[in-house]
Amino acid sequence: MAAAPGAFSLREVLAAFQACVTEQREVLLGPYLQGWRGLVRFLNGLGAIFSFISKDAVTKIQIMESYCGGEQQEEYHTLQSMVSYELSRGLVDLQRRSSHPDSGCRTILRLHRALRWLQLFLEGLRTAQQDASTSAICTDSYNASLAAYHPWVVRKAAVVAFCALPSRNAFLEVMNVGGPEEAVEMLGNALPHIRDVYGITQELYEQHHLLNLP
Ligand code: 1PW
Repeated sequence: MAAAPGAFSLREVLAAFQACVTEQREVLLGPYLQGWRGLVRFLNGLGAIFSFISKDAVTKIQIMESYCGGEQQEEYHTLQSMVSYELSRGLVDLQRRSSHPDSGCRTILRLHRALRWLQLFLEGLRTAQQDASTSAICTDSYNASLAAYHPWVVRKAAVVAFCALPSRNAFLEVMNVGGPEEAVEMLGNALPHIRDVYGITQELYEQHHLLNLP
């Protein structure tokens, strides 16, 4: 089934993440944020219950947009340039949030952890049986990733929201990519790119000891 004209497709999100990685294996922040904006639209389309999940992502995207469109925008062209700029100028709170509570480094770290969740979730969705429970896949992938960084109350609310997720086939339909087979194929092509973006970011943050930024 073809998507209605103008309808939002998850394909665009995945294409944005695909466009993130340069030949030098740097991560471009423009397409990264574009991917996130699309993801938020997608989450909001899943129902009001998901807007609490997307709300924090929106705040984080806006923080990053202000850097990427601000006076130092050249420094925020890639993840790599951002990390060296912010670290060399002492613009990152390393122990506790104080003078630089919203550094690009800590903001991207939150999105980066959430991207792992998305990756695990889409991987689960792709390989699951037709009649698998999407809420179970979503809960498992959340528990295996982002949940570790959330307080109890957020974890509870998130798991309640996941119960509202439609069945696997209906979910693949909402992705607006075509029929379930096409959606599964698209995921198979797109997931390596998300994995790549995640892996490069993870390595960069590890190198600079940034994985536990407050
Ligand atoms: C269907 C799979 C979708 C994956 C999309 C990921 C969206 C991630 C947003 C989760 C937000 C939950 C509520 C917010 C918690 C914040 O406290 C937390 N933010 C994140 C992104 O984990 C930590 O940010 P903070 O409080 O340190 O500024």
